[in-house]
Amino acid sequence: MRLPTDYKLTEIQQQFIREKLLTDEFIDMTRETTMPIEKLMAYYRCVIMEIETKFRVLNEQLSLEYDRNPIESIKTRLKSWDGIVKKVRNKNLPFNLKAVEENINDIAGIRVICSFQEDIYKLADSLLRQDDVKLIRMKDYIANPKKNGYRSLHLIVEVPIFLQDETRLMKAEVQLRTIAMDFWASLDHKLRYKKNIPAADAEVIAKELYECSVISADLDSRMQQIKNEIAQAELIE
Ligand code: 0O2
Repeated sequence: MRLPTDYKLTEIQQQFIREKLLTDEFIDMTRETTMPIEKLMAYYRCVIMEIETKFRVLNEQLSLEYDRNPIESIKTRLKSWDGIVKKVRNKNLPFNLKAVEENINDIAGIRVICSFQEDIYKLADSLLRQDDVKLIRMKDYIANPKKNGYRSLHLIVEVPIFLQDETRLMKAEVQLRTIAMDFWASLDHKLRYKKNIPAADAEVIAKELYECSVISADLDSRMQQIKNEIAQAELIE
């Protein structure tokens, strides 16, 4: 049940809450319940830092080798608690932290934006060859785009984080895309959250978006081709 935004508690209700609910025992219990969640979220923030650093190091090294940066930008995000709870509900999981950690793979998210499609595979390969990175699952939506036109390379990886007195393996979702794929996905994402678009209009927009995804894929492969031709010409010079 959602309360209206202008809902106000009566003075008697406020007094009841203060005296009967907001007891020291209740405050202790709240802390005991939220502490493990905060701890787990801190571990996910750590794995984001670990993976982001791995990509920054690779970018630095590859930029020396090829005289350009393969990574345009890196975006990171920690899934909100609301988002986690909704996923628990949708996947019909038991509501406990163990189940959350075992079954929800995208609490830590790292998105790597590249200029060229080749860079995506080069970076993914370099990441996965590192001793401490374990691949859990790969979804190649570039080789096999989704029906709506979505393209990206998704990796679910497990990486250790080194804490004061333990090493913990944490999962994260890495999404690698070109600038064109990211542009398309951002617009698609915005539209997906607009609930009040009439069905007929939504259908037209989805068709338009799909056509744009084809154009964007073509743009990616032509840009890649031009880049390769320039590299080839430089070799001959
Ligand atoms: P947000 O807000 O980006 O986090 P699973 O995670 O395994 O339960 P699934 O569907 O197997 O779910 O994962 P998949 O296919 O690897 O995709 C998960 C994420 O990829 C999504 O996260 C999006 O970020 C992105 N994604 C997948 N399909 C699309 C798409 O059609 N359009 C756009 N714009 N993004 C997509 P969330 O949690 O949905 O959203």
